[in-house]
Amino acid sequence: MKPITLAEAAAIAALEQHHDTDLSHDGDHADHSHTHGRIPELTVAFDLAKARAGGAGSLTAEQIAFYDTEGYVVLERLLNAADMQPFRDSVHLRTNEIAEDLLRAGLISDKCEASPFETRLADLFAGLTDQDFLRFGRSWRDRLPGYFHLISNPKIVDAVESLIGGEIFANPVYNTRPKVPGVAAGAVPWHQDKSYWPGANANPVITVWVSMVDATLENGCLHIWPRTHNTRVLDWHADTYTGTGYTEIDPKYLKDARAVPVPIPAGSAILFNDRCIHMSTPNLSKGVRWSCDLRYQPTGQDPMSHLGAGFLVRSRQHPHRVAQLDDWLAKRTERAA
Ligand SMILES: O=C(O)CCC(=O)C(=O)O
Repeated sequence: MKPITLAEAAAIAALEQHHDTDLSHDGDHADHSHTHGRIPELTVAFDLAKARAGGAGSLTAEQIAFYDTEGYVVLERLLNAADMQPFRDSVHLRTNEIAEDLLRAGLISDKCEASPFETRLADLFAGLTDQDFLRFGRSWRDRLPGYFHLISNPKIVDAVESLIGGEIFANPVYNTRPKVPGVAAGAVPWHQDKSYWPGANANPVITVWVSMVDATLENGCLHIWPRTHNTRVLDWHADTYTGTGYTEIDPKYLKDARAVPVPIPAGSAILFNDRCIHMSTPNLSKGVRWSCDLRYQPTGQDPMSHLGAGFLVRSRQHPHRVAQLDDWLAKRTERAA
């Protein structure tokens, strides 16, 4: 595989526009309803150098250079316990619903309410099957306030601003991943996120992968293939091993795959773009590998409304238009006038 330059990648992506698809990245809870707002649906040319020119954002020059060269950057312990609490509260609500459901179905007799966040979901499914688990989705995209607060967290948005400038749209695709032990669908095959939206944005969508517990080799941390972030979108197929339709890069490209495991402590983030090749391994621990992957793009790109309602998360030019929680809950992409 021959890496190409950013300019070439943008040109290829523009040519790929005709190649439409309605795959929804994990999308167990993808929402296909219409959205309201003033964000233009058209993809417009994005000038990366100009967007970065002001030097705003929280990343150091070294971190930006590492991202530009290697295709990813790790921000260790970016979030503290208070930053992660809204996410944990939302997950707690969902886990309670699941426990109730399993109890009603006669699959469990104990809702494991005494179990901690780190193990409760694993404890609930300990004696059950993959299918029992997958009934609730391999990843979740509920519209719960904790997810809005996480996506809007200034520590995350500041880091993204260093990479794409201060006009930022939160892409509708975000996934809470409850990777429980023993469920095959927890491991994600080699892929590029862009294979889920090959006909969309010409410019990279930035993924911010946040670990809510320590992500380790044992519990299935992310593995990145460095320097693949300027690669064109490679042929892929829907994976058949897990039966969950993950996209998987054609094995012909994987002979030279260089997997760099990226274990990180809780609260850390890995930033990479939607062409960077990555995967994750199975969870062999006894706890849940909780993570949430968020996505951001410059405004003026395809908002991918068919995948749900994203929102304006930062605008240096029009700060009053930035969506608040009530806008997001109502699926408005910008602050109501
Ligand atoms: O969380 C994982 O295990 C995989 C995440 C991933 O593939 C993604 O965020 O695109």
